[in-house]
Amino acid sequence: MAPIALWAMPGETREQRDERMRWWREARFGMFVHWGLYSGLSGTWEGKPVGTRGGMEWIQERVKADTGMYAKRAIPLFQPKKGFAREWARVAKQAGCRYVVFTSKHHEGFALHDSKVGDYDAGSVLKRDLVKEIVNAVRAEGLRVGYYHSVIDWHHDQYEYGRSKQLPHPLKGKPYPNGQRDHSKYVAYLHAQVDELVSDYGPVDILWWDYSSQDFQGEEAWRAFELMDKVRAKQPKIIMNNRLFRIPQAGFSGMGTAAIAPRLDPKYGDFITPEQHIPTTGMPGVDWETCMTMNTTWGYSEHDRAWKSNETLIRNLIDIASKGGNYLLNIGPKADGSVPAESVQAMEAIGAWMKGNGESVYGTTAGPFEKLAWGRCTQKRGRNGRTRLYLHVFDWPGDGKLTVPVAVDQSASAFLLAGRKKLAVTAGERGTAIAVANDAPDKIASVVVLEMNGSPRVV
Ligand code: JFZ
Repeated sequence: MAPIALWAMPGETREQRDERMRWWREARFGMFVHWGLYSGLSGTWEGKPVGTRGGMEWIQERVKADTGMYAKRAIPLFQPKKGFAREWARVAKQAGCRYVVFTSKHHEGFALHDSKVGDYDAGSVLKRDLVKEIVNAVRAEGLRVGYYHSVIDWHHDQYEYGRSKQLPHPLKGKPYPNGQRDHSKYVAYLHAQVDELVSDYGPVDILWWDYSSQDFQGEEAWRAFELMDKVRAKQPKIIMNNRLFRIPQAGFSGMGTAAIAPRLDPKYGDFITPEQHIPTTGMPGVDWETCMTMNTTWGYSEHDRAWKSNETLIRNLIDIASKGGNYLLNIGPKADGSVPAESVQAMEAIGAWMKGNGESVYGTTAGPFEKLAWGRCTQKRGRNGRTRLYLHVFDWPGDGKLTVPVAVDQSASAFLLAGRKKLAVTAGERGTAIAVANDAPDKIASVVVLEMNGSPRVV
């Protein structure tokens, strides 16, 4: 289906929207953080592993625990150490992330800020405002900051989980333990907490809503448009995702994490959110961000050892950028806030690659090729009217010749991005050949830059 993009919400011109989105489109790479009471349970319940795969931030739902039992077990284990947030911010900065999105509240309903409208939050329980600590630490590293905020709530006693067959809840199918519920009271609480989060912590760059279903979404479920308007009234430049809704116009083709549609009417949000997968092609005119875990769980689990290789993580970043998307890569800190060693080493490896090659990701747009046998391509248009193709070579040619299916004239030039070593360019009928050394400079992805006048002409 051809992507359909309307350009702006009512009251915002396309130019104004492009300006608001500019930093996000240029950023390309952010760090996701899932951290809450579930982090202390670490995938273990009553001394036994709940599983070795899948989201352990859902552990309350996986063990069907009511909120009282869950809180009793989880709260004593959740003990954030001093300075945890500075560690997160450093990990993100060193990896080359330009923004950090962290869970202000996940489905369990425990809020990380010091809320005045509830008592199931870090302020009430721990006498700490963890949101303030995180926001300040992230900003101190010069990064943009955003909240992942769950509209699903497994704690609040007015949340009418019976209204949806598709949304998860630990008590799904059971009567409300406290008798009749009034969902409008939950929605008022949701709005009030979000208002606290966008009023009391300075500039907020992103609001990453999560999530709605086809049978319970938008106005009916969350008073969504009013919620978005209230957020924008306090944070006019904020960027929001599409997950208050679950309709085709908002970029969804159904339920499931991969059920996206390449379209977005900006009244439903600013970007669409493929989860745990990379779309096969780009989506011209639609802003999108793939969010992914490093193993298979968003929240920390001591049992999940299925860590993706550094090669996979770096090539995912490149693949996503080559299609014009952003990569939101997740870490799941432990109960004390410390970052698992496997995640630290992976982020350091990404940072080392980005140090020498970040120019081929930041501020680029999707490459002009449907597919390249040896790798991926991003591009950047210079002010001088010349275009730079960043050729990310995964499979280095054995014959010393990198063939690119693009026609160039004699003004074309090429160089190795890391070290800027010039490379000879030969134009041919099947495209352009670039003379390269026999050995790949980087075994994960070596970047060759091909620069030319005007726009690339694919052959
Ligand atoms: C959601 C959360 O449930 C998950 O814990 C994590 O925070 C992720 C980033 O977002 O994941 C989803 C979203 C949608 C569906 C299932 C899980 N769905 O449509 O079935």
